[in-house]
Parts: sequence; C-alpha cells; structure tokens
Amino acid sequence: MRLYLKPGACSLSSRIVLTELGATFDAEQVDTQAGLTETDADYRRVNPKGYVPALELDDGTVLTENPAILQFLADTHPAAALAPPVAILERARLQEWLNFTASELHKAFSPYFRGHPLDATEGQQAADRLARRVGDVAHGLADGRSFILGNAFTVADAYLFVVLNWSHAIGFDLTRWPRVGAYVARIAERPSVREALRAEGLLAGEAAA
Ligand SMILES: N[C@@H](CCC(=O)N[C@@H](CS)C(=O)NCC(=O)O)C(=O)O
Repeated sequence: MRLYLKPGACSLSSRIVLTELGATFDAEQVDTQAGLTETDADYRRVNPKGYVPALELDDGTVLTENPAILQFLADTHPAAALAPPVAILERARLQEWLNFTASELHKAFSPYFRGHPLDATEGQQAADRLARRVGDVAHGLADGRSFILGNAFTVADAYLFVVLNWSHAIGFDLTRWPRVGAYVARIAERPSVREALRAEGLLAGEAAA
C-alpha cells in the first residue's frame, strides 16, 4: 500500500491507523499546490480531487476520503478491532463521529488554513464556530470515557485526534474543555500516534524519521 500525505494534515489519521495495524506501507508526500508528489509524479493522476489522503492498494486501486480509508483499513484488519462490526448501532456511532469530524470539525478549522490572516470579524466568527464544534466533542466525552466510542481506541479517535491537535498549530486554547484537552493529550501518548507523529517530524524536539 502507498499512502499519499502531507505532514500533519488529515492524512496523518490514516498513517496512525496503518501504524496501529503494523501494516507495511510506503508514504509519499504530496505538494497539493503544485499537484506533484515527492517523486515528481502528477498527483492528479492518483487523485483527481487533488487533496490528501489517498491510499493506493497493491493492485493500483486508489481509495480517497478519510472516513472511507479509515473504515477500509479497519474492516480489512478485523483482528485489531478498530471499528465495530457493520450493522450494529455502534458502527453507526463510529460513522456519526467520522462524519462529524470530516464535515463539521475539520471544516471549522479551514478558515485558519486559508493562507491569509483573518480580520477581526472573520476571526471571531471562525473562533465561535470552532468553539461550538469543540463543545460537541466535549459533550461526547462528558461521561468520562477514554475514547470517543467508549473504552476502546477506534479509527474515529485517530481522525478526531489529528483534527483537534491542529488547535496547537493555530493557537486555539482548549482549556475551556478540560476533557477534550485531556483526550488529545491521552491519544498523543499512544505508541502508534507517537510513531506517526515522529515520522512526520511532529514530535516536539525530534526531527523527522
Ligand atoms: N473530503 C476530504 C478532505 C481532505 C482534505 O481536506 N485534505 C486537505 C488536508 S487536511 C488537503 O489536502 N488540502 C489541500 C491542500 O492542503 O492544498 C477527506 O475527507 O479526505
């Protein structure tokens, strides 16, 4: 398998899951602006949508969209139990959190990554929207659970962690939501997460592997 990624981007969640699974994979960085991979391949031929992640399977098939990739990895490695079985409510819960993370939380960060500073009004609107969505995560963790579905780490935690962790990059303070801050810190300590962060040069004080 080959994972197309940008360091620290949402593709990191796929890397965390591949690492958690102990899967063998190649990692290829993409310059999405230039549309080129680090081996100078035309990325649009891999993923015409132009963004990461994309997962290329050994037969050349390409799968895109974070929630699809994460569930595919979990479902093809059932022994790792990174997703509840299909057709039970817990699986729908997993999808509920994956969809929320992709379409609500992830997109609430988008204004901060547009490449130009936000003016005061835009900044306030973006902060309010993001606070609302982080509050939704706090609500999901309100019963003191360790992971977003309960007591076990799932692919939803990999994606939720990666997106919430952008708070540090944009200077968005999570202390208003102590359970969310503790959740991010807890997931960050997981060996697979540390290994994936290290591989992308994101472990404080350490260079990229
Ligand atoms: N709907 C896509 C969104 C993926 C996405 O937003 N990828 C971002 C990085 S997190 C990206 O590649 N953006 C283009 C860029 O940064 O130039 C998914 O869920 O996989």
